Amino acid sequence: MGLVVVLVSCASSGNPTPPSPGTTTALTGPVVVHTDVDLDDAMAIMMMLRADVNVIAIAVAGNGVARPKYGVPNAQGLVALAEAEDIPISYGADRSLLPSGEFPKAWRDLSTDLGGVSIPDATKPPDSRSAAALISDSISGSNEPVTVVGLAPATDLAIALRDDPEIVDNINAIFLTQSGRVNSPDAPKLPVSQLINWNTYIDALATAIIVESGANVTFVSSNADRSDPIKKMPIRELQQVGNPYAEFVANEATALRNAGRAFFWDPTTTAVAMQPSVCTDMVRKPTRVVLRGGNRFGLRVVEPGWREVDICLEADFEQFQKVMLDSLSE
Ligand SMILES: [Ca+2]
Repeated sequence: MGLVVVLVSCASSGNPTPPSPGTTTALTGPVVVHTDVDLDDAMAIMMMLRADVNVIAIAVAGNGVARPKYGVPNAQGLVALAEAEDIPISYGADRSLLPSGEFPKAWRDLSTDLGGVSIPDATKPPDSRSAAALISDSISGSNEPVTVVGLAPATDLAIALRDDPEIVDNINAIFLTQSGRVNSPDAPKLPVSQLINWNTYIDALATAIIVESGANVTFVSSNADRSDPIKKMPIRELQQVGNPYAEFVANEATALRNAGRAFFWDPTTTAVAMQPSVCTDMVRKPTRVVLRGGNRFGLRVVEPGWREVDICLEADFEQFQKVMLDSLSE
């Protein structure tokens, strides 16, 4: 159902021509990106910017993988590399609505310099608004419904929806990365549709607010972190494209692999948003987020009577690779 809604909304929002086979993206309307500027976020953002997705704002989480001091400058360097410096970028809240901990130190350290991959210096100052205000203003000020691609703990998006609930009427869809199992030894063993995911674990109340907002929400809980996925990242093909954008993404993928972090959750979420057919197993489930209760904290429970969300359980990696390569070959 969610996919149908997305496609109908795109078709009715001033761009009546459906994407032809081979077109990089079905994501034709305005997009707000919420990111914690980890290495895989950087890859995802570069895909969108080079595929000419209409990114109207980049809100940088302050409680995600990148520490606040580094996330915004790195995002500014990314847009400079992609020649998209006019996109406003702002600082997010550095505290979750329901604090529970933080990402592993090694991940945060690696993101400080994007794994040692060089990017240009910022060419513009950051936007002076908070990330939540930037999200809210970008959505309410848009002439077309906005799609939100959320690649981080969702605090800023939740603040925007909490403080300005009517913006939901101008949201086309919200895609949220919900891959990446929190490896707590006493966490219950559950199917991927209900796992305790890092982004929700860091701020479970934020995810709950978004689910309850009534927006058209898709969780991407894909298989991008299972079965040696880095082999599915087309590093060699990216190196052969021969432009600085594909080279950047190849270098980020290599840095992730060298750090032993063989996953690419956020590029998968982004590819699903850009081309829904990348998701080959989408289910729709009434979903509640557990906000208290020891080892079940942050768990997404399928429970009748709660808001329904779409959950992508499997991505097709051949299609993923095609979206990534097509994006970065332009
Ligand atoms: Ca991320």
